[in-house]
Amino acid sequence: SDGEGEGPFPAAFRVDSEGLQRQIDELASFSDSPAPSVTRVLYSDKDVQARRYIKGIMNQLGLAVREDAVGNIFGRWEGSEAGLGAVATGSHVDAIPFSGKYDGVVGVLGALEAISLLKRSAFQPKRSLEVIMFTSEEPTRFGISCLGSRLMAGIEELAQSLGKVVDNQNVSFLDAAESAGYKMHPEDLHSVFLKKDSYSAFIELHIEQGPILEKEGIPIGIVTAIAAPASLKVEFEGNGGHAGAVLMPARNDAGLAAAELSLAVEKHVLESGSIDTVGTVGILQLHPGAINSIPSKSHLEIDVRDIDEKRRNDVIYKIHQSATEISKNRGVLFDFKIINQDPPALSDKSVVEAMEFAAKQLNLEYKKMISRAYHDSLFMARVSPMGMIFIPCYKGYSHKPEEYASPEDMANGVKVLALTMAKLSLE
Ligand code: HGY
Ligand code: MN
Ligand code: MN
Ligand code: MN
Repeated sequence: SDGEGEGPFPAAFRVDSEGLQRQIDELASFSDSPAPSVTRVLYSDKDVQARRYIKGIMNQLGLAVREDAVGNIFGRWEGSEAGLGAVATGSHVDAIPFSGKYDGVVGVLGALEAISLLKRSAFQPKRSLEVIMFTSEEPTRFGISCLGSRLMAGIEELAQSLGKVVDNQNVSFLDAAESAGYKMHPEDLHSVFLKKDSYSAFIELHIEQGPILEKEGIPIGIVTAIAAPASLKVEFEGNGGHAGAVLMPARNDAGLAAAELSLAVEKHVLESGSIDTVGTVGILQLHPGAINSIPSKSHLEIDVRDIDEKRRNDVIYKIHQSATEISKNRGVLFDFKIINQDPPALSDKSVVEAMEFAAKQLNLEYKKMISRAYHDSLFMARVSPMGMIFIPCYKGYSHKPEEYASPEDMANGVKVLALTMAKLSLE
């Protein structure tokens, strides 16, 4: 438990920290990699187990549970004025390979604990409260980030393309979804689009995935904006050949082209003149991947972000120019695809004020900050006033097994979320 109830709150206003930690640990056991790492990829068996687990908790809380065509899961606590736009919260439980057990999970299990806390406090919602588990926030399987929330936000080109994408085992999105119990036709994808004014507010609780709150000893972050993410896929192709027999002047090595472009990414990002520009070559594959065979193909996936959209787009333009130059100088073919190039999102003023109010009520110091990681909130901001609550995480670690958030920090986040939702529900 997190000690007695604070200030004007009855002792009942206490987070069940042991229960929450137990749920986090149980959920982490549904993983395709050994503890303490977590790997849980969209529509895998482990993902299906996790879905069943979350729906079980929603049912235990007496929420009305529904799923949409692609497996976004909704747990709703009907309010007295159920016709009004609901107050929603939520996050994701899919986990990139060999990552941690708090990214996204705190915003789903913590949100369910916030609902439970409000019920235990005899709160009566006017606007319904809804917890959403987005079907897949990570780009791992199909290279599409925030797949569920992107569709809910009504992104037409995704609805058009999703019926055709395959993963790197050549399994189609539709077949993968069907294997997880979500049988659909491509035209069903439009049914995922949220109806207008479904929500009067959307708030996501998430670990900071950065070191600031922990370093400054501040328990709560109030997010004012989410940085603009983009992802690129680049392929180079040369003749390859025998590592012994082909002399250097006769080569057009696709591996070296990839290496040169990777360094060009770093150069263009650093040239932007802002610390807020970041670029990462997170995937770099060589074919055929034999020590004595000159790479005939290379495949790079590049992640470029900035809080300033134009600055980010300038970097993408320069990376494309470098790829063209490298292709010419090295005599390799290249293919350059922009997978997504999203604008930043701003938090809504009224939601920020509600989060500030909640933190003040709880005597919790807070810091306004931007989110350099993207979240489902980036897309929910297109269909609802949005806000995010951050809690500290150990050394800012995330997307690795050492990721950790303390029970006390999680309890603070849950209480701020609960009060924020309660306030917005009564408005
Ligand atoms: O990559 C991100 O920003 C998010 O954590 N998936
Ligand atoms: Mn993540
Ligand atoms: Mn996340
Ligand atoms: Mn040989």
